[in-house]
Amino acid sequence: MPPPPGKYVRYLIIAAVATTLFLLSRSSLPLPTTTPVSPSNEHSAGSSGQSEKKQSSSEVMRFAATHHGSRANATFVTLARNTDVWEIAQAIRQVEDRFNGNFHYDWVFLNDKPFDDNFKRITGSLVSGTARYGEIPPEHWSYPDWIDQDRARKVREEMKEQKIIYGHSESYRHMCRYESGFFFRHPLLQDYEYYWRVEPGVELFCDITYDPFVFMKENDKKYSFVISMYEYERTIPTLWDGVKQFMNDHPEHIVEGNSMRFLSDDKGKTYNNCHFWSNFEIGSLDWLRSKAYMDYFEALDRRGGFYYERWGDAPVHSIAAGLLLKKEQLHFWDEIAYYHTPFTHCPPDEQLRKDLRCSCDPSGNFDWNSHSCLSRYFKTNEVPLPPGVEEYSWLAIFGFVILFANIACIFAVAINSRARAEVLITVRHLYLQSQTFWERYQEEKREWERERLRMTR
Ligand SMILES: Nc1nc2c(ncn2[C@@H]2O[C@H](COP(=O)(O)OP(=O)(O)OP(=O)(O)O)[C@@H](O)[C@H]2O)c(=O)[nH]1
Ligand SMILES: [Mg+2]
Repeated sequence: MPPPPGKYVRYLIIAAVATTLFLLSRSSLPLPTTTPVSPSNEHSAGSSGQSEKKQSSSEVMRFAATHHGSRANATFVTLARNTDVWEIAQAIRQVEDRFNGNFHYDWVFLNDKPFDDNFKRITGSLVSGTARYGEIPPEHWSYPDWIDQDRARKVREEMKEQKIIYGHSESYRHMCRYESGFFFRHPLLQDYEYYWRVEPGVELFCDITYDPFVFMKENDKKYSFVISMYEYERTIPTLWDGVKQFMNDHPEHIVEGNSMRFLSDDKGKTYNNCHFWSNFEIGSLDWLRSKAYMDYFEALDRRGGFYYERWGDAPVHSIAAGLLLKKEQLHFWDEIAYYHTPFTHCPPDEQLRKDLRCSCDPSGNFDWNSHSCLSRYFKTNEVPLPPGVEEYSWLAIFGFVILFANIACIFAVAINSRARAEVLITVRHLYLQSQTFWERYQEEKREWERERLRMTR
């Protein structure tokens, strides 16, 4: 007769439960119910967390109340193919209904091929400002002469085998390089000061009753975002080496009071892969055209990582915003509810959602998901996290403690031969019992089948 499940097996079971609790608690952090503080408002806020949140929830709205009628020199910008026409039509309609129908900013469309009449007719009829269509000069959408195209092709083949997203794609690499270093130099954008990037298929869920461009200008903001997350490391293995080289060669461009803490957990030795998701951006074209940014882009471009790896424009823009700008010049838009597959930003504050007639489900908000970098952004700006959001929830701490206690027990079992034997006997006993249960179940099932057949005859 085998022994009953021994105390050692209990440790193993508790360890498994603790691990599950820990993982569950990390993947579903509690949803905050208040609007987080905006970093730019932090210093004027009081010392209690609650009063800070109240002030911040209306920062952009207070701005809206006091800035009627002023306009910025700004445009929407979309890079698209002719085949993207219906997806961009959907996105334009949302931007127009939620914002631009009242403001009539222009819209610049860029393509590496000529736009066809169909694309121009459909998009042109939706934009309430002037729609402009530009072709990208071939030298901005092709290999620079220092790139070894054979090496680039081999990398694409390897990444295809490794199933790295877009790793096989040549056009995706041209696109990322173009968005990183060229779009703001297109002649159609020369006369504008600010841009708002819109991609095909994106959605907006709240009214935008204020003018984000004017907000950017009045507050000296240069780069803004809605969603932030971690980059897929295998697409950028040497990007940070390039950044470190640039910091070494051009210390004059690295500003005091930057957001290095958002990008690195060890004061710049390594990159933590956090970036602002660049399919939504409102930013300063003048900043992108500045010597600092151009030196940065050229330093990276020379290393060939857009083609020898698969550097995305999101980490490239984000690292620049993090190092070449003061942290106060960055902005997080809590009020802009936004979707790009597969993530949503939906403001947690119910009052704000009512005020802005939002249609998004706050339980789908990505901000406090463990893949989001927003909590790092808040910490960088010394902004308290909303209640209920901590790096490690109580459940996770509990899970950790039990986990470590159990690892110690498992270790004790492993080095004790008698305990090992007991665990093996008990596991075998459990296995045999489960087999008996299974056989009994099969027999019952067969009996039930036989009975059913008898009844139907
Ligand atoms: N003209 C042109 N535009 C492109 C090309 N590839 C991508 N784009 C545009 O570049 C932007 C980014 O491309 P996406 O395919 O959306 O890339 P992504 O956002 O990383 O990936 P998804 O998750 O698939 O949206 C979009 O505005 C596309 O329309 C291309 O070959 N030519
Ligand atoms: Mg996209």
